[in-house]
Amino acid sequence: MARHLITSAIPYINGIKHLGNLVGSQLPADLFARYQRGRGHEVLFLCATDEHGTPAELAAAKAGRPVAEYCAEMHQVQARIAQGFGLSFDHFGRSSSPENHRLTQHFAGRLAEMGLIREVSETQMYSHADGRFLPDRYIEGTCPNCGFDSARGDQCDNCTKQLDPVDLINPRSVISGSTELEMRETKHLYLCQSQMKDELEAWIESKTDWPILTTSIAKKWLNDGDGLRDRGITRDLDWGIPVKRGDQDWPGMEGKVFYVWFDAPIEYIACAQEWVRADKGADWERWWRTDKGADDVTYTQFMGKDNVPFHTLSFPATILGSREPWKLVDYIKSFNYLNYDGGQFSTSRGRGVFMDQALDILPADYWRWWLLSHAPESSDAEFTWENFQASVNKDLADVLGNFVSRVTKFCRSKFGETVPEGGAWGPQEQAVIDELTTRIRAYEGHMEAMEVRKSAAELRAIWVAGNEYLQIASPWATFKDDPDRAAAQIRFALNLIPLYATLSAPLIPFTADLMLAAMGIGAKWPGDVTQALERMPAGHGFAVPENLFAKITDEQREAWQGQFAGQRG
Ligand code: MET
Repeated sequence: MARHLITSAIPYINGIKHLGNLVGSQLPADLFARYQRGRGHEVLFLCATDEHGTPAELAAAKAGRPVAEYCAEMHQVQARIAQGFGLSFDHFGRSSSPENHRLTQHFAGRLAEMGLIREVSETQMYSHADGRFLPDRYIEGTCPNCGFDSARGDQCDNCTKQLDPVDLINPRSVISGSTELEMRETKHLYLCQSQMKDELEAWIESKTDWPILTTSIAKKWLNDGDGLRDRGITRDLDWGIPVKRGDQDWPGMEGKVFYVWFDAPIEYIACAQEWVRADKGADWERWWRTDKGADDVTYTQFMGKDNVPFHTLSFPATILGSREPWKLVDYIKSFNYLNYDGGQFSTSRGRGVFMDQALDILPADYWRWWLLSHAPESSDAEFTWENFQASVNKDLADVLGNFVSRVTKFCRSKFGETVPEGGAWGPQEQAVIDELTTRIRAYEGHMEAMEVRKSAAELRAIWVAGNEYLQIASPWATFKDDPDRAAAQIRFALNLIPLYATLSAPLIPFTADLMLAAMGIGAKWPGDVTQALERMPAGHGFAVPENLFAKITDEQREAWQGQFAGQRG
């Protein structure tokens, strides 16, 4: 039995994520976690909310809520939606947890001891009225370029010119509106990534099995010159992890917090500690410390392509630079973007389908199937309602749903709700067994390689094989002349249902559960296919399940197309 540590990029706390976010990390990570569990391996699957940084502070301010309360509430919202999608995290943590505070401060202290942190003096805008330094986004003023009066300290939203806060005419604090601002000297901590270039380069070079998308981004940043320059890891914000050296104060760093991208990946480890807090019997060190048994763990991370530089360079710099025996990632699976109906998903404009809305209109498995079978792996992908409708109606309703419904209903009408007795399997059945044996091994290969689209395509072919068998065997015709032979055919087809459920569970877990419950049997990953098809012998009782999938009508499709075109209410 192997052990798999699996993490998904942790979603920002400020708002509900859209389907593009979902398919870029959490959903494929869940697919892999469910698959590995299905194969009987030990899995620790972790995710969390990413709660620090200016976006969290600003979102809370916009909602008129204290930021800690806002985060606690949004964490619950995201946790509930994740559950609705069947995301099977062993723990869904919070980057603002006490565990992450301690661990982040620990890493900073340790990196300083290793000579990998330096202090840098900078000048920055200080607001007397607010009693704090203001990050660039907290300063507004008139754009020197176009005269727009609400340009931000980092960029003008009107003419898009990149700005420095000192460029603004009549700068004011976004928090208080005060114009009593002055440039003051302040100190920040920098992580000396540049010192680790050779080590990081050798590490990435050694990862010859990684997806091209991951290594090409990592190498671009490595060779860019700018990519590995030392990075500021502290900020002047109220909300965040206070800058400390282990548990000691850090002179000159009073009132400052760590930069969100410094503490967010550390939450992958802290999350395992939070999991232990929630489940006392658990042991996090055997997953994360190579001196405590984690050396035989395989660690896989899932993320969108924009997150790759942080996971291939900055976070490994933190881990390696600590010179402590932490588990380093073994494989990074990254994704391109999913676009929405001829444009982009837009959180600010409410364009596209957001996770809560998706579950309001259709069950999770419809979305999971479409998203996984169209995952943006080798290039960006696009969600269109036409494609979604066609895929649900054909693959789920016509192929899988119809198969289950025809077999179970026919059996009930002719033999009752038990697996029928009589007859024997022959060449027709053997041909299907042979095909399935090949296909299931191919499916496993794609899953092991985290080839998401190929896995879905192979699964679909496995379903199609069942439909084709029904077509050729035609038990309803056979029944008229040879009821015994029809019984054997139906016994065969009924036994395909729990096999299909087991294989489909990583993609469509809710439906798989319904299928297994109807068949009165648990999941069991198939070794020998013939044996797998003998699990429900003659006399085994079952129930005809409700229709597994409803088709999407043209009216529904058109209504949704209009509803999600923008301006989320
Ligand atoms: N919150 C980041 C994002 O959503 C991911 C952080 S992963 C440590 O892009």
